[in-house]
Amino acid sequence: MMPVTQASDYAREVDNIYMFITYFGIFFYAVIVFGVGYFVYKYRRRRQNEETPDITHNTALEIIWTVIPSIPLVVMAFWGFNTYMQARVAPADALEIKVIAKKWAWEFTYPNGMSFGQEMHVPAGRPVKLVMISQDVIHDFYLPDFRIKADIVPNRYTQLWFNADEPGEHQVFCAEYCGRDHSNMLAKVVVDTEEQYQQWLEQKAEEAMNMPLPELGKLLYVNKGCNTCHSIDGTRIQGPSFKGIWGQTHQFSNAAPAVVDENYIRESLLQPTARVRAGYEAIMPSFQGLLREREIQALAEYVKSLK
Ligand code: HEC
Ligand SMILES: [Cu+2]
Repeated sequence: MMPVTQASDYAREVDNIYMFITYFGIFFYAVIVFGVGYFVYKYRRRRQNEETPDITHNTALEIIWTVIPSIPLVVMAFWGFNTYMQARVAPADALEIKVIAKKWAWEFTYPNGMSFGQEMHVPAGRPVKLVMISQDVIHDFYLPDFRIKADIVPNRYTQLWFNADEPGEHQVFCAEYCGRDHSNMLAKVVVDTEEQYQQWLEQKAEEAMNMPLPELGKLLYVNKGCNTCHSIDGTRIQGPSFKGIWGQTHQFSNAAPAVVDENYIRESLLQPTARVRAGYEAIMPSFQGLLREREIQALAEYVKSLK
């Protein structure tokens, strides 16, 4: 019995191989340690000037102790490789979710083209394929309850898939050290029933479409990870706080002073390095292609509302 959650067939398969290798190791460890002890005792020196027989080799024995242990090794190699490949190649009918990893947040985009924050909802009993990419440094998607894990690199898509047994919640970690807030780069996989999943998706989509702009902006501020670098209470994190910046004139290290308005915020999102606020580093990622027009407006309205 496994003391940890096995949330899919794949998790059980991985654990089976793992246990096979463990028991194999324990068995041969015992055989070798026992053998060494036995021979040490059996062939200890008993008389002075005792002659030992001069044996150079024993072909039959050598074949036996080479071939027999090789068989489980070959089994391990094939079984392991086969299982590894299983996690990489998703069934054609899998539900596809795009994953963007960035310092220090996850973004999950559903087939309807929308994304709703640090919780990935998926239906139980249906294969889910993750198409993952990083927007900055190397991250690693690690979902221990499903025994899947893969590096996420910039400029290349990595795929993983899983098929969740039943409704429940599972923790996602970033498993590649990626900077200051690496250990807070957490997300959840929420497994719903098929109906719950469809309802959740519809409800979220509707909420996002009908929400007043400042409220949508507030949601995006968290969902898009702006909160990892920008506070709303005046404290400085990696970036300047949003509090009270609307309408102010800001100084830049690479441009003439300008007033914070809709156009400035739009530019900050799409080309963050065009004007870098004096006293800050140009580390803000570009959100080019990641925000709809309505979402850009919503973020601007939200910043405007933070007096
Ligand atoms: C990795 C950290 C990081 C993330 C994530 C981030 N920013 Fe920034 N942002 C910065 C830094 C640092 C600056 C200041 C340097 C500059 O102007 O490029 C900045 C500048 C800005 C400015 C100009 C602020 C000013 O006072 O002039 C705005 C507006 C802004 N960001 C909005 C956002 C929004 C909205 C998001 C989320 C969609 C976001 N940022 C995500 C780091 C970040
Ligand atoms: Cu990370």
